[in-house]
Amino acid sequence: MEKLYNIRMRSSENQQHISGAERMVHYEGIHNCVASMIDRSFHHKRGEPDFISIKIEKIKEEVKVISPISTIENIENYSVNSALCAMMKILKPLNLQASFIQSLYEIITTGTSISGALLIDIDSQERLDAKENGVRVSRLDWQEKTKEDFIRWNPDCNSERKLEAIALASKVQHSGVIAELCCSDDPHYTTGYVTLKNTYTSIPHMKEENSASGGRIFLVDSEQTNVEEIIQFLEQTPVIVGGKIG
Ligand code: PML
Ligand code: MG
Ligand code: MG
Ligand code: MG
Repeated sequence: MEKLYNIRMRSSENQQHISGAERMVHYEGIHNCVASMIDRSFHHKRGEPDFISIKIEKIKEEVKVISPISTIENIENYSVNSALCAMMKILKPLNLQASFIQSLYEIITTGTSISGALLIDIDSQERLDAKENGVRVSRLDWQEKTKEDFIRWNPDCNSERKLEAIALASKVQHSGVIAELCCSDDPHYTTGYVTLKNTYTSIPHMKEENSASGGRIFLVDSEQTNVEEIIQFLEQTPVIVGGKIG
């Protein structure tokens, strides 16, 4: 594979997170990618940034190619009042306490949004990452051909937002994380998702309209997996979502 560059943008206002984005592109793609990140950071519904950082890093490590999430589903949910119930249905195979799922739901739908994900143990229910801004999944992108094929098979997923979420969820599922819970922090985008057993299920009306809350939680079993290795993989290992689909 030709040399790749990781491009990472984050923006904030009064030190509060506004937006972030990650891409991995060849040299020829750097210009366009940076330009679109600048546009994106200045036109975010969460506010007008007073700080934008864009970092370009040459990838020196070997790039791992992984398959995208195999199954994409949508659960029916017509109101925020039943969102928690929808989430419980999806997480049922894990046999978690209802009160635990409720607290996770509340963190990502009503809490202060941070830029990274919280890593939480499925048994002790404790947060395991010792990071102020959570775990930031970095160094990932789609292989163009795989992305096109994926869209052909999943036409509902043809938006930049969903495709970025699915690439990230694919890396997260590959890392040893058991389940991922996400709610968009965009005040006008209230859909979230849960990924479990290589299935990505969107949940409409996950939070109230106009809410700037949002976030991600990664559930891990710290007795069965090495948490440090998972964090290292998510933050550092370059991953391309590629290969044949269908
Ligand atoms: C985000 O906005 O950053 C999170 C993406 C959520 C996508 C949910 C979906 O439509 O499946
Ligand atoms: Mg974000
Ligand atoms: Mg966002
Ligand atoms: Mg255990």
